[in-house]
Amino acid sequence: MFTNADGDYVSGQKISDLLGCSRTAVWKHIEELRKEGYELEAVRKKGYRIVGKPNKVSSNELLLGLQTTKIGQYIHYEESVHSTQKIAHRIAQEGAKEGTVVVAEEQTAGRGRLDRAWYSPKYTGAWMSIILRPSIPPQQAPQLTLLSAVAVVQAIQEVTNLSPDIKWPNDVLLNGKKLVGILTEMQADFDRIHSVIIGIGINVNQQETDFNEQIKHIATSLRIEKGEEINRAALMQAFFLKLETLYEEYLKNGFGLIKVLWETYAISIGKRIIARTMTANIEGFAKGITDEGVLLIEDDEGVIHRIHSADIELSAKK
Ligand code: BTX
Repeated sequence: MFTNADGDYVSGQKISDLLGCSRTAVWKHIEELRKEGYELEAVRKKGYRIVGKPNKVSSNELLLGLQTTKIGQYIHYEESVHSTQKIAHRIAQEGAKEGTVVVAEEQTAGRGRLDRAWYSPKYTGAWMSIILRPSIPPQQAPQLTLLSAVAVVQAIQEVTNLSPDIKWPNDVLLNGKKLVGILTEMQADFDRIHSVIIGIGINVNQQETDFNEQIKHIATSLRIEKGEEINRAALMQAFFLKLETLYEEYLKNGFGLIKVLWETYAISIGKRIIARTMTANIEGFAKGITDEGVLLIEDDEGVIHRIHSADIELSAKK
């Protein structure tokens, strides 16, 4: 109601009529909003109006104006958590619906791949885990990492006009620095997926001084690149919509279009790169990705390597 009123007053009577509750209950709802950080002005005979919104990505903020039908329709919001992935795994097991999103203002033990840490300071980023339940074979799940990377790039482009690049498999970079991390995990049997949990961390409003020594040379945020603060909730809503659109396309028509889109945003394809895997460093020409999202590298002997998991960097050699 307050969103529709667009800064105008909404009378207590109107709220109570529309919600079918007493004026005392309306007052309680207003107090709840105040506790969440909304500033509400109350004027006799006119009603209430919102004069200030919290800098938060609470369920209210994310649901107001959300255009999706599935992704983000259920929000599990926490002020501070160890890791949104951990909560998403738990509620997925308990039967959370597809499209449920776990969001936190801060993660105290945010996780990257291979148990690396993901630095997630309070009120500055979009730290979230999305639960999907696709009927696809488990070996195709990595495609959803690539799909999510495309969705996040498109959402960032739409909201900020900045154009990030993708570095296989899961990094989204701006000017060569890490802006987004994606961690895809799943709960599955040998032949059936129960849920895929896509963890996304977007650095939104950090300033240079907010990054610690360890990452300050490799990380960036939208605010640093754009020179202004970005509305985190609007960015997340744009992301939910892009993700939903691409996911529907994927379920209907397969990976084809997603692959083409991914390749247009990828910086490493067509270049000489080094892939550091758990067992070896492989250097060569990045030829592309397979339909399963596997990276193909042709080394100097002409041998094609299929890379399932690695950190990659551009090679200095031409
Ligand atoms: P990754 O293993 O590719 O990247 C982790 C590495 O990135 C770290 O070792 C560090 O060097 C660097 N790094 C850590 N924090 C940041 C940051 N904020 N910005 C830039 N670089 C950083 C990438 O893993 C996957 C990250 C997924 C994070 C999301 S957040 C919501 C969800 N919950 C959770 O615990 N993880 C996911």
